[in-house]
Amino acid sequence: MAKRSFLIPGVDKRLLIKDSLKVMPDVTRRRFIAGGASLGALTLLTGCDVVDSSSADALLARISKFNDAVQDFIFNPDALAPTFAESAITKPFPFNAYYDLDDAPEVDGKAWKLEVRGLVDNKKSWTLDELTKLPQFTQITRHICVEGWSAIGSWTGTPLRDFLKLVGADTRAKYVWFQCADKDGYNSPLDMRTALHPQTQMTFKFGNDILPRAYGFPMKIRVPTKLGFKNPKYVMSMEVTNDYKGGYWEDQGYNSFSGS
Ligand SMILES: Nc1nc2c(c(=O)[nH]1)N[C@H]1C(S)=C(S)[C@@H](COP(=O)(O)O)O[C@H]1N2
Ligand SMILES: [Mo]
Repeated sequence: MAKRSFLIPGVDKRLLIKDSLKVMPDVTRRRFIAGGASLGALTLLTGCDVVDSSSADALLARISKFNDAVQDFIFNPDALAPTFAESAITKPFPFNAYYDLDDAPEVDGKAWKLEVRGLVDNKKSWTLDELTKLPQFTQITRHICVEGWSAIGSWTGTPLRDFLKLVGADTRAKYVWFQCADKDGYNSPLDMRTALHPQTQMTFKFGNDILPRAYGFPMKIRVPTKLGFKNPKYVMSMEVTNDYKGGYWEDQGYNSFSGS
């Protein structure tokens, strides 16, 4: 997310969340509050993008019709995020970071190596060539930013859980912690349960292209069950650890679970 105001014309986010709480079924309300009660969560739950007051009304109308089936996917960390047809892909897909695109890291793919540290049997660093030889899968999913926008994209790569198995990670550890190449640092801890989720992906391609610089070249971690800021781009290293090491947005008060 950029360091700009999170204002949506005609919408008071706090009031919208309050109004949503009023119309939610009890179980949803309790889980929503436990998950951090964010606008991103509401967007994900309803499939509505809140960009103005009429879409905010549409979102409220949808929430008032919630049933148990709807609630399940986002508040259950093991549930699958919905997937979409190619025709649903958002074009152009937004770039987002806490700086402008011109300042995005320019990582040299030939020199880059993914460092694997912490509670793993094999601490070797991996070249991009080695990583892209691993089996890859494509997923078309919705990316949701806590700022209130969302977009559907197609990402291809290797399930993180397969890689963790390959390097002999201790999957009883609490976190996988990612560090990125951003000038002022960017990092994010992922809880192990989410790291092992079948849709959590080490991503090397966006659509049919090698992951563009805007979207995190050479590797991002795509986590469709979490908010955008839990999807680190320009990843340089991963560490399997029991220590909570904080993260760029987590340290500024965003809920680390942010399953939204
Ligand atoms: N390294 C790094 N990863 C990052 C960020 C960032 O600033 N730096 N921003 C996060 C946020 S808030 C969002 S919404 C998404 C945006 O991804 P996109 O540019 O592919 O849309 O990246 C996430 N991962
Ligand atoms: Mo974001």
